Amino acid sequence: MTTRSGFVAVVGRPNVGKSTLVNALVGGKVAITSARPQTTRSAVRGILDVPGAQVVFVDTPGYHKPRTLLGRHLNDVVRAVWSDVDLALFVVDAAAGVGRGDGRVAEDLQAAGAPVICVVNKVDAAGKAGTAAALAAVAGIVDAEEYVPVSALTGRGVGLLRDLVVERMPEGPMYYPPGTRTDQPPPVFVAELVREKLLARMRDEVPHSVAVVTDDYIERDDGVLEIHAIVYVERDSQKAIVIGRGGATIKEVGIEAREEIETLFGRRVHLFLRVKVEKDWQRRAHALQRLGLAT
Ligand SMILES: Nc1nc2c(ncn2[C@@H]2O[C@H](COP(=O)(O)OP(=O)(O)OP(=O)(O)O)[C@@H](O)[C@H]2O)c(=O)[nH]1
Ligand SMILES: [Mg+2]
Repeated sequence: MTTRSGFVAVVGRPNVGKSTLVNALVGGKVAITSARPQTTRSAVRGILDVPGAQVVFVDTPGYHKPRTLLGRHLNDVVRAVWSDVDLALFVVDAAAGVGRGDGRVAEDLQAAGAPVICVVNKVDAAGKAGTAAALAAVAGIVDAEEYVPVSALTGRGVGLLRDLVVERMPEGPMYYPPGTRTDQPPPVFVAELVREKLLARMRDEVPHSVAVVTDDYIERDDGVLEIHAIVYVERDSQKAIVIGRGGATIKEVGIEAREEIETLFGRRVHLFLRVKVEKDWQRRAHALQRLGLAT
């Protein structure tokens, strides 16, 4: 049987709902999401199997005007992804409206040359008028093959979008064994889940300053998964915030993360978190490398 397959970049400015959309498209959690911009820091693959076809969606960091070395590196990651795919989903946020940031993404994306489907997301929050305005605005900034209104949160329109993507895939091999959901190694995914729970509780500049690395990942003989992770922040003041009064915050984060890891991995988990300061890591090349955020 001939199969169809391909790589699909999911791109857009920060916080428009790219990661939520990738999870909805593949029908399971592969990428963390949060209300804070710049949540995604690497190209995460989410794999969709349908009869006769496999689609590899590549979630990307929000494309933005960088202020730090990390920010520049994140934009490099996005450009590397969209220059080498069969299709790009350009996602905009109908609730926030289409603006200059989206225009910059569209311009650089189209220069890269992949065909584009434009996804107008968050229609549940935008309402009819907001959705119509976003569709009109985005038609002016990007020359797409389709313009598809969806809600990644409620699932509205996602089935249609999935069909439009699958029918555009060229003939090709299965890149992953059927049933594979993501390319992320489990210790990396676990660190991301810890970061997601932290982001939900942090404000101001703290979310940007948090990085999580799995230090030890032990599949014990008794079936328990024993995980030791380190939460890095940039300053002592942030360390105090992350730990919380009497350790309350980091404890709650640990419980939430453990519960979700147990659900997703289907086994018992012991999770140990430590908090460390890695001064100004967002601005230092060596620190980015050590934290696995740059090569
Ligand atoms: N109301 C509504 N909210 C949504 C929808 N899709 C995503 N969101 C919310 O928008 C916020 C950002 O979602 P993410 O999926 O993390 O956005 P992103 O584009 O991946 O963000 P970055 O990784 O930071 O670039 C989260 O609070 C989501 O719950 C949607 O369809 N409707
Ligand atoms: Mg994201």
